[in-house]
Amino acid sequence: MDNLVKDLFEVGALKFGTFKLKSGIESPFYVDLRVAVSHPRILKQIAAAFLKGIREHQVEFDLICGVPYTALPFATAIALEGNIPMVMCRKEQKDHGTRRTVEGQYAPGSRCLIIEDVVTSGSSILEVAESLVSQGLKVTSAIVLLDREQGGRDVLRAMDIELFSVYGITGMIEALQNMHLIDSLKAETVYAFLQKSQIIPADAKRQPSRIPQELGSESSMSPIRDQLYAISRRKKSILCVAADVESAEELMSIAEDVGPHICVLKLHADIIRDWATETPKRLQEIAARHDFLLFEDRKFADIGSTVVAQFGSGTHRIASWAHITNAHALPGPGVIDGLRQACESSGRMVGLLLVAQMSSKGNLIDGRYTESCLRMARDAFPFCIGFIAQERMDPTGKLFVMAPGVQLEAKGDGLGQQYNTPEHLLKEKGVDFLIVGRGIYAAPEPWQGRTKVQGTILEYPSIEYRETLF
Ligand code: 5BU
Repeated sequence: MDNLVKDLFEVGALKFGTFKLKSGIESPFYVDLRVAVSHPRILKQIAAAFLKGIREHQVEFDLICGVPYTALPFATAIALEGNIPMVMCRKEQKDHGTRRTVEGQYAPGSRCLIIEDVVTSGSSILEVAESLVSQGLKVTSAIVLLDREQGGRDVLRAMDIELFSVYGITGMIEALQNMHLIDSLKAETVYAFLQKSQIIPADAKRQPSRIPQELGSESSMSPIRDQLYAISRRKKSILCVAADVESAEELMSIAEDVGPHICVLKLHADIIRDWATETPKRLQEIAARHDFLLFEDRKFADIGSTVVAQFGSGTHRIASWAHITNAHALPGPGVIDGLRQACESSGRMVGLLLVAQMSSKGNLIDGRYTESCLRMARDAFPFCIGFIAQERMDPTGKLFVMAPGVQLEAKGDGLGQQYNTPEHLLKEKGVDFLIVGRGIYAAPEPWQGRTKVQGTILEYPSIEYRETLF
């Protein structure tokens, strides 16, 4: 086994130094197993190492599937060496032909073992698992050549996938040290890095939100998401107020009153009867003064070319002032492409949320639709930064959830709206932000004119409040 570690090191598949990762974080080591395809001898050794791991762990399965792209040749080599049937999972869905996401022949209900090259957060394995399961396969385990030991195993366990590994980074570092290929200083730097870059084990539905601490302190590829997390930390708030009022004056008055307590003000510009050119400018001024973002709840749901115009033009010219907007995934990725294009033309960055679930009674969204939203959103990150939903969507926490339908009492409004309590959504459902409308601006004991906001829902959705729940 150590021969393989040595060979990987010598062909540059394992590098030590300072490397900037996709997330912007600097890592003292870098793993690039793609180079293995240029060395048939190493590829054979990799297949043998996987087969040994599979035997030792007594993993039970009927067929294998590699995570595209790096693990595809690994899975092929394992299939050949071990005489094991394989399926292939597409990274992109075809727009023509069979529309299948899994290629190959298999009996429904077959157990598929996922093969991966390196695991950090486990999100790539989860994506493949989702595709496989949606095509009738069972996924209960995955095996990886190198586990970076940053918490991906726990993320996968929370989703009922057992992760086996041929190497853990610690064992690999020890082997390299024993062979005098790296010195103890390098080893210590790697250990220190691993310790501080642990991904929180995501018992997906029940973990407290990671926004204020872990994720918030990392810089991401999305400036809007960074801005939102920074505001959330600064103001210790996870509250978005939905100001569904009909006049610009009422809107400004709510914005001024709740401004100090919120991180986002959500509006429906098309409800305002006297919307004028200066309305967004006034909102922007209040938002800047009180430190919150503006979210136009437009729920775009048309073909790409139409949403380009709806987003950028018309009376509301949303792309010119909103920080966040949302869309239904129903039309397919074209709706996202259209919104992105309108953003690029306006020269402003706007963050997109996909509506993955709704709070209204009898809505037609089902589990498969929600899963497709998750896939579409992942493909569209960092333009797409999260969801409107009723529960945590992305166990890695990269994409956050804002939940509407919140009041202190879990009842309805007589027109289909179903309310949940802040406790339920935060503690049981693992959402990140709460959207509250009438629970605040139409509360029986209104917040207006009070020196303190005690006694209304406004005081609940704070970071401290959430922390008391866990
Ligand atoms: P409420 O007054 O707290 O019920 O307002 C909820 C807001 O969230 C309102 O603006 C709705 O348009 C919005 N909403 C929702 O209630 N449920 C959903 O599933 C979605 C949006 Br999507």
